[in-house]
Amino acid sequence: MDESGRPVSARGDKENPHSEGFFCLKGKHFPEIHTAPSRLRHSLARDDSGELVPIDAERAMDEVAIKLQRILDQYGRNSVAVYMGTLFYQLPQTAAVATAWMDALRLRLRFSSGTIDQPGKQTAAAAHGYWLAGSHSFDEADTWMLVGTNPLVAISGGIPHANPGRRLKRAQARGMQLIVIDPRRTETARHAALHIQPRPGNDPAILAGILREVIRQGFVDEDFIRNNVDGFERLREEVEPFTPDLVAARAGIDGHQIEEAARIFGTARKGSATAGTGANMSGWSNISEYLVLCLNTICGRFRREGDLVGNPGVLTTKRAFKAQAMAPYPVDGFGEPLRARPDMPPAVCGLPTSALADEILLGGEGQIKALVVIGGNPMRAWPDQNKTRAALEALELHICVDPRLTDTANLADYVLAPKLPLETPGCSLSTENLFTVSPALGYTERYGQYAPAIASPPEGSDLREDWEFFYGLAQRMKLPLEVAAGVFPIMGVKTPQSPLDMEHKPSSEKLLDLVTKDSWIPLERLRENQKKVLFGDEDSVYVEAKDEGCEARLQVGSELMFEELQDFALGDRFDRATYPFRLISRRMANTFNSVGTDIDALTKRYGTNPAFMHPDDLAEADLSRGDLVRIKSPHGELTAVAWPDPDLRPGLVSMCHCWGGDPSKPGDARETGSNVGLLISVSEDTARFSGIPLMSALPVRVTPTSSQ
Ligand SMILES: Nc1nc2c(c(=O)[nH]1)N[C@H]1C(S)=C(S)[C@@H](COP(=O)(O)OP(=O)(O)OC[C@H]3O[C@@H](n4cnc5c(=O)[nH]c(N)nc54)[C@H](O)[C@@H]3O)O[C@H]1N2
Ligand SMILES: Nc1nc2c(c(=O)[nH]1)N[C@H]1C(S)=C(S)[C@@H](COP(=O)(O)OP(=O)(O)OC[C@H]3O[C@@H](n4cnc5c(=O)[nH]c(N)nc54)[C@H](O)[C@@H]3O)O[C@H]1N2
Ligand SMILES: [Mo]
Repeated sequence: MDESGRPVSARGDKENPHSEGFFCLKGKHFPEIHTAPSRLRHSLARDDSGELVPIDAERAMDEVAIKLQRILDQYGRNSVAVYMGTLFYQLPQTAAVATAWMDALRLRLRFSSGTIDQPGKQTAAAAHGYWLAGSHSFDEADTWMLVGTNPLVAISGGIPHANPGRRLKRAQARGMQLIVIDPRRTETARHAALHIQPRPGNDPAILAGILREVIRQGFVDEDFIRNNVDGFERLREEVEPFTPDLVAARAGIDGHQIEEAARIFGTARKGSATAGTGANMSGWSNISEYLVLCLNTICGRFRREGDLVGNPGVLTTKRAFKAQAMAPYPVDGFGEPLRARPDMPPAVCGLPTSALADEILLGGEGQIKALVVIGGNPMRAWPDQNKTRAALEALELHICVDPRLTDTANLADYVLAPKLPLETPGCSLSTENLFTVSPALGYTERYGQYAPAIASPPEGSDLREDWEFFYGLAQRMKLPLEVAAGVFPIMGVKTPQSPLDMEHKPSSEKLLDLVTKDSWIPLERLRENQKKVLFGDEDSVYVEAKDEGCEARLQVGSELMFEELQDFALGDRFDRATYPFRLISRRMANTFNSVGTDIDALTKRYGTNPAFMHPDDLAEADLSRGDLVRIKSPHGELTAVAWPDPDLRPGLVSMCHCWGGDPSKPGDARETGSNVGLLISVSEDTARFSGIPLMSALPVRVTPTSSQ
């Protein structure tokens, strides 16, 4: 920090017993993100000439409240939609107050990045049910299976994200066997005891094949199944056709690898399988996630009565851990479908973000007139970038809460400029709470941290914390707010609610108290001792016995899920003869979705997001590193920079998302990168329930630009 409170440099904390000083490059360059020229110092509003010009934050809230109210009065509550991007959930105060604001307005049209991420997690969990004592954790496992996830780069789950490299090394020194299923020999796959490198889009075959072997070899936990699981016979029948030979032919792998995976996973005592974005974006998100759950369940990979709960929680709501199932719950049927997708009744994963642009563009009764974007960047992140642009342009009122003038903010009527995390008090609740999304997310140790605001906002700036905008709008719209504890609800737990004082604005610290209400360890204790982050010395928590008379069972024979497997078994419906390549998703180490793509220090290595291809494929097309290539899908096309990657399976193009500027102003791919969303259709090949489009394993054709 310099004298004016500006962040100058950042480093990992070697004294932190959890991360042991691990720090990613994005963290190291956090100060640049705070002081970058692209950072907004003021909120902006569009003036009469159509330019975005600075506006006082209070005045911006006055105007936005009036305009939103006018739209609501005229067209009703379904004329206003909200999109919550990835950064929304990172800020507990914002998630709480903005959600309370949506609740008070009874807004139904809430969308999030979740349905273009790993929505199969929620649908599969609903069809399967939930084990209240939790799964085996990484630190105690002797096997671990990763399907379409690369935790050593993404650092967000799959392997506990604080120092995943070191944790993996330690686990392997202990004898843990890692299995990775990924068409690319990723940074993580390099460490695997077994790496299955299939054609993309074939995870259902591979997982069904492994399940079949596990069952045939008798690696299942019969006792657990008898006492807690329904549908085992159905599962056995459904996976029976997936012989090693069939899987080998379908996925382009050696069938022995299926037997090997079943042996490693099935003979281990403890461990878990977990899937990531690769398995969710390649066409079969529901069934892939469901088969992962089935594999864990029939092998009994859960904590049992008397087991120690390694991390019961720190700032999350206190609850019991019981050795019992919570029965399956409805996957879909939550109210009216979107007008643009009458075929898709709202599901547990939330409304389909892939349909939001169409919903905005569809005229007539019930059309969306206003959109509020919080902590997201639709222009970069949504599939079908051209349609996204048309939809954002069609809005009567577009409000964007973002610290940068992103491609999305550039199209907004109001850009509300927030403070950044170093300038606000914060705590680790959001990450801790992630365990509710998947067993391999969150912390495996009892970790919790509080950090005060340490940096001052840039001199002369006029910024608010994100949540203050929603509190400010609520005050002006005369709405009472009630905030919930936690960031995501916890299964089987009633979340404490607290009404907010709508006359005297609470402090940010006070809000942190409310969102951590009834937590395992009071936030106050973390404030008093900011160095203490591990709470393993607290009273240990053990898994309790099953409730007397509890009849809830997990379900591994879900009809709804197996319909998707039967559909998959019919053959590759994404095969298109004229598209010889498949484009797959990936993440790059130094950028986080669109964040960092404009920071030079973070984009040095490749410049932008190149199109990675196998060197043999490049040679065959007479292409060299740095050449421009044209990539066409059945839906659209883009230009990208070719780059060799010997770790890729031949026949693939691997590209990172969230690059490429405004498509109406074509730039040089070497400067701006390329937006993969241009290749993605939001109306064809979308998954059931979530509508997640085919965003990986996309059929494409690649030609040198010179040959056109
Ligand atoms: N083709 C393709 N498309 C994809 C993916 C893919 O793999 N392939 N991945 C998908 C996935 S997994 C996701 S999660 C989505 C991401 O979709 P989005 O969440 O829409 O995109 P991000 O770039 O993460 O947007 C985060 C925004 O938050 C802003 N921000 C940063 N700090 C703050 C803050 O403190 N407050 C506020 N209000 N804003 C802040 C950033 O400037 C940025 O504009 O993209 C999806 N799109
Ligand atoms: N550095 C960095 N970290 C990030 C992000 C970032 O943008 N940059 N984004 C964050 C976000 S929003 C998320 S959701 C997480 C995501 O975290 P992950 O899910 O781990 O995302 P990726 O690193 O893209 O890993 C996906 C892997 O799936 C593989 N894959 C592609 N298609 C298929 C397929 O059909 N089958 C199989 N089995 N594999 C396939 C790809 O080769 C890739 O290695 O990462 C988070 N962390
Ligand atoms: Mo994501």
